Amino acid sequence: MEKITMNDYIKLPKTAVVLGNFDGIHKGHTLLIKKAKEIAREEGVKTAIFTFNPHPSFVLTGKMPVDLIYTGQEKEMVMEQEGIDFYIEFPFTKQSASMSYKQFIEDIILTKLNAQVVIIGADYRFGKNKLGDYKTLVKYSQEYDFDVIVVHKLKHKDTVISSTWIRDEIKNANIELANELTGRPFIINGQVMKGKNIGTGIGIPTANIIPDESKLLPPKGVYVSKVQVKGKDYNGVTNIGNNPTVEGQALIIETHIIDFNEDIYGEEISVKLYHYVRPEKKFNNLTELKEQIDLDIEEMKNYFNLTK
Ligand code: RBF
Ligand code: MG
Repeated sequence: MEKITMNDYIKLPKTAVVLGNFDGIHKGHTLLIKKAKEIAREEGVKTAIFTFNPHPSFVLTGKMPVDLIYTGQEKEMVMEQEGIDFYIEFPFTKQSASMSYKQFIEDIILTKLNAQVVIIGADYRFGKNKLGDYKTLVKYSQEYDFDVIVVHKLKHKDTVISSTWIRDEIKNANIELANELTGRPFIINGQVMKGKNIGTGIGIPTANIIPDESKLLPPKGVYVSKVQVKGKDYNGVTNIGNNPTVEGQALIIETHIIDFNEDIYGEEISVKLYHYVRPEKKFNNLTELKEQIDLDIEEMKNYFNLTK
């Protein structure tokens, strides 16, 4: 996958372009992506994702995001896993917001993205004052040489899948349902930093990461997890919290990886959550904390059906 920040000089080979905001990259979004890949295969064109960054609503309201399901870096990683050829980020500014839908279609979609087919959600809006939508594109497609495919919202048990719904489930620690709606485990990426090594002292070494400020997190507590290190997955138990037992301060994501003893300081890892185990507690001493963590590990092993 090639990531491109939109500039004046871009000219892609013929593409099937998906337009969207994609926070969450849920099964509804994946449907659009699948469609693009299908067309790309049939017509011998490349797949492209076009997205604004930051999300238009943050620029228009002036508020910074604090509840992103995926940070920019995570989104890119997931798009890469989805098998996209070009991932295009358009820096959304007050200036780009003032571009008319005509200009957007002609200059961006047709000229720079070289779209042969545009895949768009029924509710997607573009151009100044959000006056453009799939109907606008369909109209243009009769004059210019490209096709439009409109994809309607996908439901899960009678409810439309949305990023808002997924956010709510994550906030309520319903990780399984959130994962069901996106079709992949919820991830928290970060660089492993040096800890105080208190965990190592009690036989529970951890890989610690500080979450990105804009990242939505589930409630503090312990989760069954897997950690991707250098492309490989390992089973683990993850605590999200402030470590009240050892008078910790900053919110930190600590994962004890089982059957693992490599030094991975500085490594970029991806913590994948599967299941909420319990809230974070303040224990009287490290022995009690260690006893509880041993139980957490048991629960993780049961969850993954590991034999020992
Ligand atoms: N710290 C707490 O103060 N309370 C907890 O309930 C707690 N649970 C944890 C569960 C797991 C699986 C792990 C890996 C860590 C947990 N911690 C908890 C964090 C612990 O205090 C920390 O890893 C060590 O003190 C080393 O920094
Ligand atoms: Mg949407």
